[in-house]
Amino acid sequence: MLNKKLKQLEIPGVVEIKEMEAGYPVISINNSFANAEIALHGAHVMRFQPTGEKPVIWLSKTAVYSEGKAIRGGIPICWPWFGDKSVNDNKSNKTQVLPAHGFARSMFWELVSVQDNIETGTEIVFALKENEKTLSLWPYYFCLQLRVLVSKNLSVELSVKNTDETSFSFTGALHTYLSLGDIEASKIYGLNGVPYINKLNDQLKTQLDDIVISSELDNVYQPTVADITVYDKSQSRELLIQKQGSQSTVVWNPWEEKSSRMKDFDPGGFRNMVCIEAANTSGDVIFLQPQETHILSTNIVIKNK
Ligand code: TA6
Repeated sequence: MLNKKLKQLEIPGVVEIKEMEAGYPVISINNSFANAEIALHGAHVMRFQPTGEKPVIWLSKTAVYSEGKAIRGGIPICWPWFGDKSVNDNKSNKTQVLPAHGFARSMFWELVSVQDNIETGTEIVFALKENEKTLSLWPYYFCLQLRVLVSKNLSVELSVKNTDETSFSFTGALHTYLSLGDIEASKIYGLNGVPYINKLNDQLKTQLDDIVISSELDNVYQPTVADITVYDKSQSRELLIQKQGSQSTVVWNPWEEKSSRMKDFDPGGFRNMVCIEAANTSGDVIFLQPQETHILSTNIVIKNK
């Protein structure tokens, strides 16, 4: 049963909040520009489809919607670390493996506000602050705020405030899964000449030409603040991915073998997606003094070709 506070934030005819599963609220936005869905779990943008367009965000048909499990697809919020992480417990001298990509994507956030403006679209704001679970994984006080603006474009902005009395550093990403008609008929522009780490073999290389993907690819490009264009030939459109507050961009497609080992990655789904992630990772670590704030954002613009 949806709690009263959530229901009161609905905007009739534009924003509806319902439970996808018991205790798993999803915010559905349907305005004059687009429709979208955002789960309260992870403040996770699941869907974005401008009016008259095909879906822009890829979402696995076999995604799992339960507390503690990140949704496969959409825009997972990787924070306060990107990738795998383990810590040594000095007392027990044991290594504790922590959840990949941090905890922000695998816990419920608070829905702070819902505003609709006929000119600019629908803005939804979520918040997450430290709690017993987060402190057990990462011993700092913080306040995250995610602002999602659903218009003809999709804008997602993560602000991180250090509310502790000591400084801390973090990494993270807006791990955007884009929906494509056919990955092998797509091209990715904007990273030519940029150095990257190939995470499949940890080799450092430089991107010489446009990216065409026909096998597993997991590259961290850095330094780059560039806009990325994904040319989706089979759907006759380009997706422009802009970002702020990030010096690193991750491009990922697991391809067939790796995706077949993930139960929540629908079979063959790898042919219709690519991740283009606005990140702070590898050498692009963010350091905040008490009361300082960092903003990481991504903006997705559709251009028909
Ligand atoms: O962004 C690329 C990546 O770091 C890959 O190495 C792969 O692990 C992917 O994220 C998905 O991670 P997940 O924990 O969501 O399965």
